[in-house]
Amino acid sequence: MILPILHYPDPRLHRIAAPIAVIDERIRRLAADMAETMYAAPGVGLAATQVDVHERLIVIDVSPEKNTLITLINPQLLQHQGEKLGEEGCLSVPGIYESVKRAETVRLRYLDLNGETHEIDADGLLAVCIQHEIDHLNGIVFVEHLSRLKLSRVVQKLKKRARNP
Ligand code: K1U
Ligand code: ZN
Repeated sequence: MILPILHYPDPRLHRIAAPIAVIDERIRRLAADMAETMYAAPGVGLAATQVDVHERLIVIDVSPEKNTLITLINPQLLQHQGEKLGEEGCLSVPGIYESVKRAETVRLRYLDLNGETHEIDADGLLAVCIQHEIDHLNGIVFVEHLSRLKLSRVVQKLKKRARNP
């Protein structure tokens, strides 16, 4: 089922997501619906916050063939290295693309849908996407990394677009 995605500046995007205690059928159904929603959008990632579920669940697929789905439950950033400026988009801020500074590589610990713990090292788009999605779980939208001037320009653009869709 395709789920509706919240759009910035919806205040629900600022809620902090709670850890998932039990990985049951409800969580597996939510992960499947989030993956369907991400592929349909289309996007390369989606956090549960964006579909108004405030639990620590993320889906990501940065493969060009769209056949490498990763489901992250209770993701934890263990290490980060370097710094890189790169352009980002967001399904909750459609049509806005801005450069954001992120760590170049990250080490991540997470649970999969079977409750198994994994630790991975990520770089490139996967590393950027992981940081962007964990920000969502912490109530942060990527445009909030911009300067006040750039953010106010984004807000003006979104308001203008809402008036003349
Ligand atoms: O969290 C989101 O809103 C998803 C977002 C993830 C992301 C993209 C780029 C940099 C950082 C994080 C998106 O998927 S935006 C759409 C997008 O970038 C895209 C869409 C289709 C193909 C490739 C990229
Ligand atoms: Zn986003």
